[in-house]
Amino acid sequence: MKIDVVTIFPEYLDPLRHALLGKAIEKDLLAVDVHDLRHWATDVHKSVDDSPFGGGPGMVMKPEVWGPALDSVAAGTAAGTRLDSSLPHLDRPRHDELAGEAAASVAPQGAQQPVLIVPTPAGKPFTQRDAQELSREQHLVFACGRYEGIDQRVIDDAARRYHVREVSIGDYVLIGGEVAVLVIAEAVVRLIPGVLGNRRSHEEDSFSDGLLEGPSYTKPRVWRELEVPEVLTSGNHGLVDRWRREQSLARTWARRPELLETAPLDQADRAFLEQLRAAESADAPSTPQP
Ligand code: 6GU
Repeated sequence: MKIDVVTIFPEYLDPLRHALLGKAIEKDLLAVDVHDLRHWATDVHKSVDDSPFGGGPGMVMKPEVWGPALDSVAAGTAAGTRLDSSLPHLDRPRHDELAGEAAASVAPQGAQQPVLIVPTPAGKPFTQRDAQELSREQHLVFACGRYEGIDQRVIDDAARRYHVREVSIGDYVLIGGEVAVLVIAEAVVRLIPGVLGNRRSHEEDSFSDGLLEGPSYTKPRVWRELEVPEVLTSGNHGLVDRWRREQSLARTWARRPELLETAPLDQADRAFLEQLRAAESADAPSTPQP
């Protein structure tokens, strides 16, 4: 996969070089170029924003700067900074020596239209399903807006060359899109085959089955007088699976009850949830006691 990020704060994207994403870069499954938007600014002050038509507070990012930036990134002609992995280099052939599949996996600007992701609190909520869809793309371009956003015509015009997605990472406001790019890129890249060692570890993620993941434990069996739930040390895999399922259901019911309306549930799941509800109404009667 190829990722391009256009931003006025290129150094903000440096964390992409580390840990999991660094490993993906190291394995040539991912290449990341970061572009400074000011490179496309035309006046002496390198200004990228202006006051909004119609009045109001804040500034809007200018179309004459963003337009050419997104044109050259789509065309693959934008000179950016290629992020190198922060990890110790593996003993392996360099990307340009690789033949076939691995090289193709980072081949920029293939036949597919690139996807333009515009992080904004006014976007559609970003979900695990979006992460899964995006993990199958060849080329993602992120446009980081600051201030009050980007002139809407930039987005409308970009839709002629890109699949455009305006996305939000939650119901709160960030100063700009950079942190959202880190979040989205990490959620997407970890799903690319070969990036995570263990396939099961993302099949069992919270949300993959529509439920939250339950608690996990490791050694020692007793720590600060707290014991690991006995079932986990029983060696009975059937019981362990059922217990984990119930932990998942109980946590989802307590923290994200709306997920239970769409999660696939079987008869045993429904019976367990019924028990939880019954226990709750026994504990906290809905009619106040005298
Ligand atoms: Cl994606 N961008 C910004 N700037 N703020 C946000 C957001 C994104 N998601 C929530 N708040």
